[in-house]
Amino acid sequence: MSDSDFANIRGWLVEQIRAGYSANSLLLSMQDRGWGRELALGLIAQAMGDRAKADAARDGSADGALPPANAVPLSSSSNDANDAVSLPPAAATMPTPIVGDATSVDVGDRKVSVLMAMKTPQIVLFGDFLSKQECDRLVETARPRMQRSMTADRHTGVDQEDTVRTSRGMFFERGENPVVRAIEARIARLLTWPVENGENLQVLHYRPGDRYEPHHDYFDPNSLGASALLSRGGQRVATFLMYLREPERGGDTTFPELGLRFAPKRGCALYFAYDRPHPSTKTLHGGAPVIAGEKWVATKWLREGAFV
Ligand code: PD2
Ligand code: ZN
Repeated sequence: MSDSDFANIRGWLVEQIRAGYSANSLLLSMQDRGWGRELALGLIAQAMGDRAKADAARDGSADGALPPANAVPLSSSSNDANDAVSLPPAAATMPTPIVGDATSVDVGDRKVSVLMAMKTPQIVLFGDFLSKQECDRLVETARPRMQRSMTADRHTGVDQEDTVRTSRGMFFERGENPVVRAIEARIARLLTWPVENGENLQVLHYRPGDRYEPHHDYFDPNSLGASALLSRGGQRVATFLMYLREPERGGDTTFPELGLRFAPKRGCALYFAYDRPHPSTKTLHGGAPVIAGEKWVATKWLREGAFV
């Protein structure tokens, strides 16, 4: 890390704090990007001090009245008021999964069961979304194309090898083959959301030890790379995660803030929605390490507009 890297991260932190992001959400973002906890906490505390000094200078208040930077509380509730005033706007419309009161829904080519549904955040677990043949077909078509997973750097938007996601992955083209086409159309009907608003279907493969650290799927609108990511159909508003093969042990999809975990089960699909790019959506989620066996999933991220 050079001095200018540190200056960049400090500048970014001050901007985030000004935008109302809490210390806790910044800590999670930095840990997502591989920063160590202690170093991240130190930089956040320092940036909070810088912000307070800048505000005090503008307001003409005395420097001596400022709390020392390292006294800034860093609990998740410390900046709730800040978070509340600076919420980014909510999406105008959202996917509407057909859930109803029924235990199963007819999506045209298949009957899908509703195994669990939660309102806030909206999380729905569907059973029998994919047949065994469809799961196998996706895995076998994806297998020769798997590569180490990459993630867009939160600050620069540049794709880089992921330190928080150790799985391997690949993307299908939209409508690339009949199975992909059928699944994409089924998702669109189930969620009442246009096929065009879906990103390319991604397949991920986890072996023992592989994991996906807790993260949010929406793009941080304040990151340097945001405008490039957002120019391709706007924000992500929901995630549709399909389990293709379950490991023998481990590999749960977890929502740490909700104390919720889903054990992968072949053919099931997990839907969750976030109407604004903000931690208040409580959609922090991760993939717990696989302990034994292999886990295969396919993810369809849904955008506000047509994905291009
Ligand atoms: O594979 C998972 O369980 C998982 C966990 C968190 C997948 C994703 N996120 C994702 O594809 O966004
Ligand atoms: Zn995710």
